[in-house]
Amino acid sequence: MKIKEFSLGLAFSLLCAASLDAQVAKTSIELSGNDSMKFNITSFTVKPGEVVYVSLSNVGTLPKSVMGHNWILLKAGKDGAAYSSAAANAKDEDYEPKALAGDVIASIGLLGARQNGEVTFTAPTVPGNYIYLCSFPGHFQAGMRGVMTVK
Ligand SMILES: [Cu+2]
Repeated sequence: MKIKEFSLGLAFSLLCAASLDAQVAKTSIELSGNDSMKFNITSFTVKPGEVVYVSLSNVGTLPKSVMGHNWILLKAGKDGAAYSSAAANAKDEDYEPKALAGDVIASIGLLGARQNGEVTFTAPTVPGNYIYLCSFPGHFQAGMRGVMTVK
């Protein structure tokens, strides 16, 4: 009886481990943003439909109110400049305007100096280039942006 229970428990554990494995991201991207308004990585490539993990570290030292950073990945064909403009007027929403939430695939919220954030998402199944940006006012214009390629 004891052995049977043990076996069942073991089988259950193995099943759980297998299903967890399926959820583990295939690609991990470790982004950082600094006081010069730049991401350390401005392009990366993922496979269609794969699970992607992205982390963002704000490695700067300036206060969040003047040099916060976030990460916004836009859907295909969405305009980074347009999102950035709308975000500049959405301070109360941490520069992630709810009105444009439908344009966003994944995001990491606004981080102050020495703060970290992360997100895990499923990449689009449609090959192409997907723009990402920091939507803190002025940062997209300063070049705080990049491209995720799905292929
Ligand atoms: Cu920024």
